Amino acid sequence: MHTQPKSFVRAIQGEVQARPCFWLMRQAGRYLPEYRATRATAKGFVDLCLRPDLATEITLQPIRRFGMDAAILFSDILMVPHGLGQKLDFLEGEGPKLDPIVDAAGVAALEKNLGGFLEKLGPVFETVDRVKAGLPLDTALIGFAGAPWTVATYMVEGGTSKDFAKVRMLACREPVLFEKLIEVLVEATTAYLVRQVEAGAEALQLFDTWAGILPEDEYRRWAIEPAKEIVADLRTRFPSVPIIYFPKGSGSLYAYAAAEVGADALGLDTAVPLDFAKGLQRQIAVQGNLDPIKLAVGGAQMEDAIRRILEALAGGPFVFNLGHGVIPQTPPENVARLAEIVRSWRHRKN
Ligand code: 1CP
Repeated sequence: MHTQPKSFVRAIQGEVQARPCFWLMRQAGRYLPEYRATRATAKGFVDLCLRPDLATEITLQPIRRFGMDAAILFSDILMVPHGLGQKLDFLEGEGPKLDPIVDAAGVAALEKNLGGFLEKLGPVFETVDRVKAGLPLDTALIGFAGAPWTVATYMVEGGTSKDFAKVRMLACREPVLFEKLIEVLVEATTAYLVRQVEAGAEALQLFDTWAGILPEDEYRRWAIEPAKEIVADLRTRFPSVPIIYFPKGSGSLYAYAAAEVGADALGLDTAVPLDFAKGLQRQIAVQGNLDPIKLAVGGAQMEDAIRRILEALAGGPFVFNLGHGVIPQTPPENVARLAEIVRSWRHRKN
């Protein structure tokens, strides 16, 4: 059967649409009471990500309520280190904790596990398959992974970091070792995304949440180069599956990311000015960039901010999203209002 690609897929590929498509990073999560109820039935967060029945249910929850144009697989970027055998726990209220990678032996142990890595993450691919069967007709499924640099920050720091001193010092003092870690992650991430597409993912997003903390030379080396390799490989295998790269905090280097990575779309954080974003659209589709705080606060401030974004960007290649994830304090009614505004928007041609 040959069907036309879904609206969201076409939007990411650069088709300008009468009604902009939208989804929200972290659209499934703690702000939804039904997420909290489902999460309470799992042993922990890693267990939740590896239970296809629960992960499928959670992926579909925001779609049922708000009818986004795309669902994003419910999982986490840290499932790749978990699959590579690095010990991972999510402690209540504290975020992720990993046994940090500090030396060549640590990297070698990860490399040794590349062979069995995909089997360990088998339940994730089953979730993709199940979600696909449960989606409305024109709703697309986004698969994702963390970009190597961002995942490496958690692996070396042993969790969330304030100053990234450990990972930055390792990269500066032992670039050969750090390069090896990045190479292992490029290989693992590519294989992981390939399997997501084979299981049914129709678009992919590469999350590079901490790209923006790097100085320019290292930004090119540790963020852009590895992302570019992954994109090139996926592009060759799956020319019709579009890829979104989200290098949060890139500032003016967003222009470099747009030119170099080879992605179909760029995810923009809240700090990106709308006129700069409009300039990027001459080159690439953009996704973003409502401030998650505005969404949590709601009311006229939120509505004005949404309309400003639509006014500036909906006339070009665009998908509406936040500049970062939905925060747990967000009232679900505000998301419903956002959905209503975006869905009823019709772009005026100037
Ligand atoms: O307690 C809970 O219920 C866990 C909260 C939670 C959730 C809902 C975490 C822990 N991860 C997730 C899901 C998640 N994470 C998704 C699912 C799909 C969706 O968007 O709805 C995705 C895409 C991610 C990606 C992710 N995880 C990123 C990249 C995007 C971003 O938000 O910057 C990062 C950095 C992580 C690491 C992570 N996972 C969870 C925590 C608390 C953290 C640390 C965040 C930090 O260091 O600030």
